[in-house]
Amino acid sequence: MPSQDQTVYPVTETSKRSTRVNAERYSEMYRLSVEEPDAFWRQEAARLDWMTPFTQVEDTSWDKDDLHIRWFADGTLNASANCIDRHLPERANDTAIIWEGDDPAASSKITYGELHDHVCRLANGLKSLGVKKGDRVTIYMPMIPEAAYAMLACARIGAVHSVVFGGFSPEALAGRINDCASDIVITADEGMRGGRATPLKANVDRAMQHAPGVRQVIVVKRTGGKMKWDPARDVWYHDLIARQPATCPPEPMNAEDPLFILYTSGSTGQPKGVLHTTGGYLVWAAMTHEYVFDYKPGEIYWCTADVGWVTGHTYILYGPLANGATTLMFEGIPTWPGPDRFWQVVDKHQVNIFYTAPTAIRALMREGDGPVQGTSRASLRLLGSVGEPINPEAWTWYHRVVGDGRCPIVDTWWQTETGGVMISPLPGATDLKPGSATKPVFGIMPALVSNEGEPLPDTGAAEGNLIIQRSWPGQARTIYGDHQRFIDTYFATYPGAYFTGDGARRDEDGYWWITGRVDDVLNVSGHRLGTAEIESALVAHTDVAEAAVVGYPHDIKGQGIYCYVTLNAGIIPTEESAQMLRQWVRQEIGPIATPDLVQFAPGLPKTRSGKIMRRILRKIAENEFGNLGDTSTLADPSVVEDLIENRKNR
Ligand code: 6R9
Repeated sequence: MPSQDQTVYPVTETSKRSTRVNAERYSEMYRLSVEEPDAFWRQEAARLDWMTPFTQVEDTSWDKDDLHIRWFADGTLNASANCIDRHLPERANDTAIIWEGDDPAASSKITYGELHDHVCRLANGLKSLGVKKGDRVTIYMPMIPEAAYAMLACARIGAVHSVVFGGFSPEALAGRINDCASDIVITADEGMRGGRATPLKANVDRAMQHAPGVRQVIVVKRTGGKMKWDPARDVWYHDLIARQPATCPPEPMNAEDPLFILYTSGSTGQPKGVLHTTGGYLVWAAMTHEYVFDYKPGEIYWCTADVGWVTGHTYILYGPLANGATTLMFEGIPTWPGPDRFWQVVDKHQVNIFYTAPTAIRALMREGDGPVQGTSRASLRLLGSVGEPINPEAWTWYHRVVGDGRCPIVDTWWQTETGGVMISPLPGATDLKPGSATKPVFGIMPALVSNEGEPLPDTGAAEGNLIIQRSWPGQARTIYGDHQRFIDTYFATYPGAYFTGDGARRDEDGYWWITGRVDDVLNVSGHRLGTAEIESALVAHTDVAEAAVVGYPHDIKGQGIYCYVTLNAGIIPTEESAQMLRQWVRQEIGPIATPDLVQFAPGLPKTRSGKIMRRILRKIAENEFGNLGDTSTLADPSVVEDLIENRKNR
């Protein structure tokens, strides 16, 4: 959690000179965006190529009995045409994607012209397999250009992509395939990260045992590693595209036609398929990418996320490509072959804008300044942070060491559901405070409410739950197949407002400081995980009677995963059984969900009505059991003593 830091880093002279949006312009544009949204969005939406121009800007209602969100609804466009075709007259020979392989000796450049051909061939290949507008296609890929081609090929023919992070298990993959009834999967034989191969195709094969609806699996040859092959179902990517023409007319899509589904964790139940549509999302992606990163033509831009997360969707792919940028796609990890890999890549490709996560910054900070200082980084102009609150120590190190004190940092707060950045500095406009996401982006009206639902004053210092008061084009439209869950999750807690699930503080200067999730969602190394998902994986084990999962502060990961487990009668808890359960969860969900600490407990603290009192479990996990608050409602107060006695985080 960011501690308070009073240092202010004023807008640099270089940024003032070079950016379009200075402090005055930000205020004017922000005012227009909230006072005359129709005029503002009409103009911003004109940054895209529309096949049929829209006449209507916004048609939204957050009333829970009639909840709908529609932007530019009578316009038509195609996302892939906006990311590729419209740049061709001027930029066919400019680099669209720089691919940097896991192996430092492997890299390549794909021009906009080449991107067009790759995407069209695959789009035609998908059509030849019978994929039609509206069909869902699951993409389970390593960070290779074919992942981008696959997403854009879907967009080109109007198929809805659902990218599943390559680190998820076969079980998690199957769940996501089934939830959206997707019958095509695009994958690779193996993925490479840090010199090690991940058996993606073998994972897909295992997922297939639980996903009988899949007709066809398209496989990219990445490593040539061994795998099983089902000739009736599996098809090589290179065979599929071999005979396909390199042109494919982009499908005209209604602005409100779905572009993609992306699964993300909530506070209850299984991950939900957040659905984004075409027009509003792309306007939001392109606009925020331009303003937040102050992107200028010709610059090299690098976002280190994986395309399996929303950050990869919006800020590796759609935002940069809609703006005709050169976007770098990195297959590897920050610490391989050495802890200077990021900075080596920055020098190698002369990166100007670098966007990463606090967890990576903290991990690299631990290696000391040496690996950074051995590189030049003179090309860097702007740094970005996303995924979790950045602690002022990590911010300051990033600024001082990585950016040589010269590069502004944009700390960008947003969510899968928001489509793109919501609260962030603009480099030419906003003085920076380490740990603060600073000010809202155009059109965004954040506010604070108390736990009881009372609105807090909208000026001056305050702290509470973060809500957004008005729709914006990039907002998710629904949860795939469960509109009621969408309404209940985001619009029922504080009627008339979008509830973010985050807590926040606004200081006396109107700066926003995100304090972290206020619900049962964990943020582990910037990855969102629901405690309910991990609990359900634990209780799926035959030895486990009951489990409760909470987060606790972790130096590198931000939050670690702390599991309280009650075993079935007769099963003796041992160090081995703890280790076995960690492996079990890893296998059930994926490596990112591996529990850090497992504590066996004869009983969990419950109210007399049987509700687990997570507040108490959180305190014990945080090693702050001195002040447990009111425990008088517990059915059996003695369980708490046992929990404290045997706590794992000391
Ligand atoms: C983009 C992304 C969303 C949650 C969000 C919040 C946390 C993201 C942050 C941040 C503080 C930032 N979060 N960016 N917290 N400062 N700059 O990460 O989407 O995976 O859906 O996670 O991440 O808690 O609610 P997603």
